[in-house]
Amino acid sequence: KETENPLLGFKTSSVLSGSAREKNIFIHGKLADEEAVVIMEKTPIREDTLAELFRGSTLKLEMRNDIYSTYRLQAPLHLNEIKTTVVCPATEKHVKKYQRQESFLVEETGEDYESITLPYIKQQSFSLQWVYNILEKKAEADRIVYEDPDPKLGFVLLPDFKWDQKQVEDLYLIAIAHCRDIKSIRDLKSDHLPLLKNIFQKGKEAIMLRYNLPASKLRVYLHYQPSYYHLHVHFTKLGFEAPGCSVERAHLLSDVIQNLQSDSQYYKTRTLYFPLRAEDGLLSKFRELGRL
Ligand code: M7G
Repeated sequence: KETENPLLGFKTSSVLSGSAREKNIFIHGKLADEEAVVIMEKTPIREDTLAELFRGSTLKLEMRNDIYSTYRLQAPLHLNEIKTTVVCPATEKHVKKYQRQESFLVEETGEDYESITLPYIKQQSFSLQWVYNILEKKAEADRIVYEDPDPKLGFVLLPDFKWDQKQVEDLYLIAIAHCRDIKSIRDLKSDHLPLLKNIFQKGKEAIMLRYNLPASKLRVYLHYQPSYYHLHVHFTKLGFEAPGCSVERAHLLSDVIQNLQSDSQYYKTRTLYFPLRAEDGLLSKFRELGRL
């Protein structure tokens, strides 16, 4: 889908973060009069395009030394794309989300959740409009990989917007539950086991059918804390270091299921550990209460 270029009027205020190794950059700026965050990322070189890259490119020799030579390769335009995400209007919270910041590990008891975290997230979390748009087919409907429409057990499986779907090496899908009353794993009880098992089973089957990837190649997990407080499950390819798949944030769905099977109150009562970034308002709450 060709569209007009919304970045023509973009005015950069600052670079929030970026990585030479990951070949991405997160930029804060203004689009017209609105705050915006732009994320740009060079995409992986695909094996199925190699022949075209070799044949269709121009090469400039940089240096030659003995058996070694380096070149700058000018690839055909369509193989030289930059994946770009625009968030506009962006809130202060979006700007902070993409800013490079130091992290601190927080210890949250069941009581801390009720008295500190829950009041905070009720006041201060990202809008779920994009989630409801997906569930109601108002956005991304053509991207849905699988849907179980059941209001209690059902979910929508679709590509995460971090994945360009060009290669399965970095496969990343999310399953979004139809039911709207589960904010995070903290709300999960054994009553939710049929929902979780349904997402796990049907999600794996759909990925096998569409992408030919067996369950043994998948990392299926939930985040705590998530950014968006509506139950969703991440499906990423094993071996791909997806952002946010670290031990301090990811909870394997199979462990979550087992824990609820042995104790319905597991996620209500357990102490959970997670990283918060220096400028996260929730971190200040834990600090104020002397919990850090
Ligand atoms: P999370 O654990 O709540 O937050 O996961 P995180 O972003 O800190 O990991 C939400 C997931 O939904 C992330 O993997 C996002 O990349 C993805 N996501 C966020 N938005 C706003 C969209 C969207 O509009 N469309 C799609 N397809 N995925 C999104």
